[in-house]
Amino acid sequence: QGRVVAVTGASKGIGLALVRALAAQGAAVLGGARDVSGLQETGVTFQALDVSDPASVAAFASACREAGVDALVNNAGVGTFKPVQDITPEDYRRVMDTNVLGTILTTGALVAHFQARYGAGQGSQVVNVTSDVSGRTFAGGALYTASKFAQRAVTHALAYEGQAYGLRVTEIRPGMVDTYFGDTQQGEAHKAAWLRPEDVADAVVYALTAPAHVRIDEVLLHPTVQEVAY
Ligand code: NJP
Repeated sequence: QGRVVAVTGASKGIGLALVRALAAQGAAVLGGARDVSGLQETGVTFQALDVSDPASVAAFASACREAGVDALVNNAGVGTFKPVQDITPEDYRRVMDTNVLGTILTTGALVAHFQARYGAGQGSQVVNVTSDVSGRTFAGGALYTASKFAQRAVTHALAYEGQAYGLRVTEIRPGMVDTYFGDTQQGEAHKAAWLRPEDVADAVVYALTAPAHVRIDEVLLHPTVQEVAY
């Protein structure tokens, strides 16, 4: 209630579940994705956003400042899974530009705003949806996990930097989630026992609704069927 939250990658999957959950709790929500056509959710303002494009990020950040945003959720992400020898420069740029540069640009565009809010006595929050593989890898995962290791590093550096202006930074690390991720479809039979997008949204809401004296540094969650791995 009373919160103003910006969510990237808000058009489907985890991001869409999250904007719905936040709006249902009374937050004002700004959701960004490249294609926001046809999206209508009560309490959510959608704006076209490509997190890898500085001009698009600047326009989104400007809307966020105008709305008085107090929390940013960097959720937009893409994945390509190939053995090392098959990864192309185009694959590299798409995944790194979205997952790493996107997080840096979107966050960076709001730091001065968060510093000003702190000056006015209010701390802000950044929640980065990375992955359970932001700290381990697997065959075929070189590019995606490199991007998620890097996104985790950005998350940690921001936490160090943000302490000076009361910023609470959280990393959400989901295992397998039934979404459209990696050019798949939601609801495919083999995903029946995976996490639901709402499960991950719940973890983000947990971090965002923690009392002001509590900082949730990290949440790691998996579907029960996924092999235990840290
Ligand atoms: O994926 P999906 P998820 N600028 O494909 C948007 C992480 N994760 O919900 O731009 C702005 O259903 C895209 O919209 P559009 C994963 O790494 C997942 O699963 O119109 N937005 C859509 O709204 C990612 O960080 C799993 O194409 C951009 C959204 O992002 C996060 O969860 C496991 C964009 C993607 O929705 C959400 O992914 C895990 C751009 N340049 C981590 N590019 C999993 N699903 O199993 C894409 O460990 N989007």
